[in-house]
Amino acid sequence: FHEDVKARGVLIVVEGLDRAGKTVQCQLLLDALQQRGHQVKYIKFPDRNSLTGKIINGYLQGQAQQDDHSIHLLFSANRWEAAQRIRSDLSNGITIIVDRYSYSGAVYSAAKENPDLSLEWAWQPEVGLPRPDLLLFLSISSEETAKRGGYGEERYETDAMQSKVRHLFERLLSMNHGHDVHLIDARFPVDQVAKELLNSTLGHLSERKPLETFAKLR
Ligand code: NYM
Repeated sequence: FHEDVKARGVLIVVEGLDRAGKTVQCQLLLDALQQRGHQVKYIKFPDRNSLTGKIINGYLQGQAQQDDHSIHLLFSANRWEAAQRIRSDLSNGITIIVDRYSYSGAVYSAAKENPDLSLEWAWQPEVGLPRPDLLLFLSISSEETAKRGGYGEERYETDAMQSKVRHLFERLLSMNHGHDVHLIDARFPVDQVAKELLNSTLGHLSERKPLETFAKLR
């Protein structure tokens, strides 16, 4: 007896520093997978269009002040708002490429070095969210991203902050075991990076195991 169950979609997260090239790479990956006939969607966090997204946008653009904890929880709420949709798309066979996720959520807040806001504290509200099948980390130093220029005007887009974020990403990725992390060298030309992302992804496109959720940091 065998049942022909449709494979669920795959949850792919792309992470990295500001200016690492995430958004361009997500677009190229989306195109490449669609050309191969896969059903794929792109989403990004923060989603600035939702109710929480509008508050987050005002904060990032410096129009509003927020307590560090409060804005942190809004970033997390911004993901929880989308969680049910992510689950249902995946179960309908749609693969999702996510541009920034809980990893950015934890490290940018922890990089503020507020003594009451540790990496562990920052991770906690992510516990229970869908855990990606594949995390593609665009690896580049803060010195290299600074050379790319064009840091925007937004909060966090400074050398000092980016370098802390970089170190915290390393710490977080080394702690949060149990899922597939691919480090992709993002210093190379766009096409080359795109090829690596695609190769890392192709091996994961027929996930049959159940979707897991984030656990507490150990
Ligand atoms: N950011 C992003 C956070 O501080 N917490 C989060 O949970 C997420 C998803 O927002 N500098 C920060 C990282 C970025 C900024 O992201 C906006 P983008 O990808 O530039 O729109």
